[in-house]
Amino acid sequence: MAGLDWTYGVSTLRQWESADYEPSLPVSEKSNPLTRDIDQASAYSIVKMLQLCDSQMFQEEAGTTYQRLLSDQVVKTLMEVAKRVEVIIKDPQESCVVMSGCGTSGRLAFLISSGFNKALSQLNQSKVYSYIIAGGDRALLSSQEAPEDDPRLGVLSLKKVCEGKKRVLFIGISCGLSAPFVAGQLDFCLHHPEVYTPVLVGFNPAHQARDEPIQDCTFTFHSVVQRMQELAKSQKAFLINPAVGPEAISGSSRMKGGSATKILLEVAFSAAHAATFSNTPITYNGVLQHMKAYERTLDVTYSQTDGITTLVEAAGQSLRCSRHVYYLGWGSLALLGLIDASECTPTFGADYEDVRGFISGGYRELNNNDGPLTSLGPKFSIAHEDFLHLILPCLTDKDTVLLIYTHPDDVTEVGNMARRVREKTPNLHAVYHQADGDTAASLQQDDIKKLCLSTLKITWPREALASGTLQHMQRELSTKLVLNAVSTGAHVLKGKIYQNHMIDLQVTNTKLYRRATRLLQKLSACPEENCEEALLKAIYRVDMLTVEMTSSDITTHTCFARNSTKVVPLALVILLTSWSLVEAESHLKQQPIVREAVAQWMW
Ligand code: F1P
Repeated sequence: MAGLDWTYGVSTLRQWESADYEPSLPVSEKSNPLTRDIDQASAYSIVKMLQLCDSQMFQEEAGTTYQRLLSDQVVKTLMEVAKRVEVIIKDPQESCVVMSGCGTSGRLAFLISSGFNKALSQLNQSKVYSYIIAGGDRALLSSQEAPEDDPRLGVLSLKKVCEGKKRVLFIGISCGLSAPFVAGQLDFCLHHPEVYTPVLVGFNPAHQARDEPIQDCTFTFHSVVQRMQELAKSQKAFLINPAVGPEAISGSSRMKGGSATKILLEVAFSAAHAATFSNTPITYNGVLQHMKAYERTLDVTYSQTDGITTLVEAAGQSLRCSRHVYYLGWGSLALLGLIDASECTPTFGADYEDVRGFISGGYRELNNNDGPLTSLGPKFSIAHEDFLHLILPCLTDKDTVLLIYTHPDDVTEVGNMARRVREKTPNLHAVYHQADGDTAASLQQDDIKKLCLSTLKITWPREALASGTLQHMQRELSTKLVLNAVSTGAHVLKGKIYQNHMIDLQVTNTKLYRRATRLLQKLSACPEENCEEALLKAIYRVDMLTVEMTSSDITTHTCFARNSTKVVPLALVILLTSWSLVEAESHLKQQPIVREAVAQWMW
């Protein structure tokens, strides 16, 4: 891959694989050596670091420690899963494929099921794909971290989706092999093998699956994985868990975890569709080549480093002066905008207004299970009309607006929108995809270009393998990479990250509570006990913890934490200074950039 020698040697790229690199942490929680200084980097360097991190997804397997995306076993398992999907597509009345996950994993389950159901409808076939997201449809657009801890809720939603079905391929997605919601569903499948075949998608080796007890359950994620490993030998269960390397921002599985989920499932489903509808047998080479087409997606996307850098700078500037970033998208590319925007709240402690997505056609285009969610509150207004009514009147040149579309499909509408936005602000940018050789002059496209401060054109080579559908899925991945870079880079520039850790994370479920405690230990060098005590003081906003507080379980703490802000920064200041809570709070008020507020004690 071009650019690999940028600043870093190959050894840094593979450093995370060494047995003594952060040995107590699973891959998905390790900090990436490539991004240790991302908090001090320029927009250009941030994009280059993200490129290197993403390139780790496709590194070849070295030794036996970690399976990788292109490993023999992964390709073979994908073939088997594809064969099961093929059987289901041929029997849509009695069977179905269900994908389920929490947060990003559930959002991708939605995106992928929508795309493949659409493909079936176009062939006049019945839909077979369903999605489940912890917290229900509202979690598609907002942060709902607590239901992730509830295995019973997982089982209930699975039973509901599968009512009346005789054969179910259940795909549980948990990037960190950690979500109790998914563990509960997999456990249920294991108890009902006559109907359910469980598949687990995640990005840690099996022995790193979370082994923490789950309330009122006899199993842990780890014990479920062990049972699945046993059944995998006779192909009664499947594990797809290659390592893709640590995330650029530690634990931010929306990035590589999400991208790899999309790649793996789309490869399996595409192979099944090709086998069913175009008599193309499911072969090892076919699956492998398809995966490699996604590797080229990374190259095509990151060949536009300068264009992405411009967007990161613009978005960073908007966030730095407390203004906003708006993604206005068309088709499924818009969905990636909605997803990226919704993730900024839990990942960066952002307000929902900081980065917002809008989709042409609103809920009609989204076509989610529960239909329009507008009544749930202002953050659920997602149509372009909503943008025009609610946002446009107050838009200033400090806000960044990003148009996301495909040429020539959407240009007429894009042109109209561009003109409306341009009347309010020149800070308008475009990201669009176009097929190579598609040079048909388009006056409208020229107009859009003139109206925009920058345009990022992503041109797709016409490959033999690249059918229309594959091209479309590659464009989606490419859009995901660009938007992840924009929102991550902008928040880094805003000072939300310390080294490569998000300090201001929300502590709204067990995984995040543990992550917060670990982070406090790392940054303060204090013992775990003191860190947890400081965390609780910050959650409950007290200087002295009561017995009731210290004896409550983590679920109680995380419920309470939903209404507290700046929990981890506050705990950190308390640990580093021994100040009272009020003093620490007032210090953070004076210096809202958390990295700067704590830096003086940490250098
Ligand atoms: C699920 C998830 C992430 C989200 C946050 C909390 O993780 O909701 O998508 O970004 O980190 O957890 P996983 O079960 O896929 O590991």
